[in-house]
Amino acid sequence: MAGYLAITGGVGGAKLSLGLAHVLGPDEVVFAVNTGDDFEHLGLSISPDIDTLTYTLAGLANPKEGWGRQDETWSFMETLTSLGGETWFRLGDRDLALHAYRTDALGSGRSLTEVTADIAARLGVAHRILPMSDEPVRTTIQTASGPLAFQHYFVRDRCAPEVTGFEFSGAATARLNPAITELLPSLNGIIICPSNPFVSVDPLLAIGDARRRLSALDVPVVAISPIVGGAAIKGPTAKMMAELAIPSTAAAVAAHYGDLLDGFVLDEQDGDLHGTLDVPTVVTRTVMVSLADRIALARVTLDFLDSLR
Ligand code: FO1
Repeated sequence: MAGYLAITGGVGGAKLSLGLAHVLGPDEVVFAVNTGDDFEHLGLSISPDIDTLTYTLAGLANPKEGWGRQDETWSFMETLTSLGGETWFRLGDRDLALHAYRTDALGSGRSLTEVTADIAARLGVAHRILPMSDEPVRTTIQTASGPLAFQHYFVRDRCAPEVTGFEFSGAATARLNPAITELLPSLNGIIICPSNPFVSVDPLLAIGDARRRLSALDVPVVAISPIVGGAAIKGPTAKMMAELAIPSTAAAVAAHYGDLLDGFVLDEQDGDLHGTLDVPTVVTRTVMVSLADRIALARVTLDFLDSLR
């Protein structure tokens, strides 16, 4: 029975998730993770946002990149390069073993939820990491020069193409993970982590009636702005907003989530927005450099949620 559900994707979401995991026990917070970034690559089933969160909560994440593992070796990539294989998506040797294990498990009919829980347990993660769906939902980036699979846009093409829109193929028929749905009635609040709203949060909200289900709950939903002072801390959020003719401001992120939100956490740099948005706000330091920053932001967010109940 969980008190809180955190919706997360990418590196920014994993940072706050680590703070939440330090403040709340495994029976108090559960993580719903974006799978829109998932793809098949070199015959492997790769789930980057699940792995970024798992490694982060396990204390195994590469601290510089936020994704992949620390203490990696690169024999696989070096050999793949010598064979002329695709090396734009970098897979360390330890990370590769996880992808091979997951691919084999999925191939034998186990669900992504089950395999994710198995891997998390083996890596010593006590908290529940739930894929947003066990059915495939894949983010396609629509660009001025045609559609791109997410990882082709994000990694291979380094977020350079001009974004004109997004498509979450499979979202209409996919089911929100039943393990998430069954938690909803027992929740005290929902946290939308400071992830990219378009490609790390919207895929979950696009699944079937997920947005309606979350809105219908009489528990507060609070998002932390991924935009600080008109820029994203990491990743293409601000660039996407500019290309979509949306102001790259924290206010525009709050407007993007619309009536789903009961509260919005602003960084101190955007303190001037406090009290000017349609949604209640709190102002704090949202830029997370240290573990203490992650924990402090988690506490502010939880206090804010409790004040909205
Ligand atoms: N992101 C990159 O920018 N370059 C990479 O080579 C790369 C490899 C990679 C391998 C495993 C993994 O779990 C994540 C990886 N990522 C890489 C991040 C990935 O693209 C995620 O989708 C982003 O973090 C956005 O969520």
